[in-house]
Amino acid sequence: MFNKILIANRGEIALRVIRAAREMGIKSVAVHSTADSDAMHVRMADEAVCIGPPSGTQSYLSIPAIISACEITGAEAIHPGYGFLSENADFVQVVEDHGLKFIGPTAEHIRVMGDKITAKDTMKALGVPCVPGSNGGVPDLEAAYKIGDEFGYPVIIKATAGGGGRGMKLASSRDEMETAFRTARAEGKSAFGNDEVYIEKYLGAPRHIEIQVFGDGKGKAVHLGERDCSLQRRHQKVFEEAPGPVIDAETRARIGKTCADAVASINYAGAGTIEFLYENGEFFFIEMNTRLQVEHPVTEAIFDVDLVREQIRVAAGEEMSFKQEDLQVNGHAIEVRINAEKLPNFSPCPGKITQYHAPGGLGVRMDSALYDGYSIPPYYDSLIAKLIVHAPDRAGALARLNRALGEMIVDGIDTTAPLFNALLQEEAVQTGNYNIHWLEQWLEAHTGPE
Ligand code: MV4
Repeated sequence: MFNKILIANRGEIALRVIRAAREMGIKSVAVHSTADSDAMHVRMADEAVCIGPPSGTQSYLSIPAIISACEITGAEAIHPGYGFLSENADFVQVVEDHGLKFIGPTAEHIRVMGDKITAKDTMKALGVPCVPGSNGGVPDLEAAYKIGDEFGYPVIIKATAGGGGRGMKLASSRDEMETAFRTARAEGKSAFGNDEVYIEKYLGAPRHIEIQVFGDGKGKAVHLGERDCSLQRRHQKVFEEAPGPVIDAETRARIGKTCADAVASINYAGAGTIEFLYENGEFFFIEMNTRLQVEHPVTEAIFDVDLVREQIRVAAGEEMSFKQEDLQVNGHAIEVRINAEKLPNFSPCPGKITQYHAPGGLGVRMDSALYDGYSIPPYYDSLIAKLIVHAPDRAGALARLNRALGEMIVDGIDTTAPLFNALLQEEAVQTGNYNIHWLEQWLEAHTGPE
């Protein structure tokens, strides 16, 4: 096992990794920008290294600075958290070239899944059900029209280098194809330097359901069920739950096995998430994320596992500590994302926390790097806390969420917490009867457009 690891991240996820490391008897090294000298991850780690100025590009994204911090401190492995360098295949290559271990999948797996056409081809070949559409890339407008005619409108044109909602264009009819096709290409070119696009049949009102997988890198893999993350605003998740309100045990076992077998057969290492659109009882693969996700705690709650500990074990060459048959769903978990944002427009709201109280009690987990008197810097993501509740059933989890939100105090700034008090009053949230468009429609009806 490693003696010391470096965490190439900040905020709550850096704490999450430091905590797992400490329980394993592994020393932790924090890195930080000059804006984060007073951050909790710096305080909580065994050692800290300043790696650059406030801008993320010059600090948390600076590969030379992070490699140097490893060399200075003698850290043997790097945990990337989520965001920043977590899905950067070139970074993984550099880490390995310096004789260090990357706590995550190989550069090759990150590269394959980062290109959405290659990812889809790979998954399709492994028997994972995909959204009907073009076979790979669509080279020109003529080919695009052929796909539209074959599958019927509406269709969606997606940049292969996109993902997470970036570089997508809807064509509702043949008339819209030319503009949508050219715009998707142009956006792919300007945003990612890659104008390759593919086309899918557009699904009107699906859910976003993702399967958590975990591989040992040597041909064994398991699944840890699904998360329903349909409640999103502008492709940002705000509320996630596990198990999915409409997924039964048989469905979970079937799609889960398909996913676990797929990643086992490519020798995938560590945590991964296979994202699907789910409509009329059918799963359609869209993307795979090759990192630990923000919402991993809901899966940890219902399966009673420590995914970060497991990532570290596998990166160190140890066996996974669970087998598929050990993994049984227990109860229901919900996560809400507390952002430093002012409603109703979700405008960023950094500033000083004048009073902080984390909720607690049975079935409540608050993952946050906040403390009394902390000043949230304006340079980074606005996520400041994740409130995760776990109870024997969904109704119990909703009641516990309501109770925990009532205990939470984050004063001095505006947060998205009031949104969740309002959402808990909604029948669609109470029954789980929502899809990927429900939240945007609700926000429009309750706050007016923009
Ligand atoms: C789609 C789709 C409908 N049909 N693909 C948006 C983010 C990216 N991960 C995929 N996205 C979508 N792909 C087809 N063929 C609708 C979306 C979509 C969406 C997906 C998940 C969660 C929220 C969403 C909000 C708008 C659109």
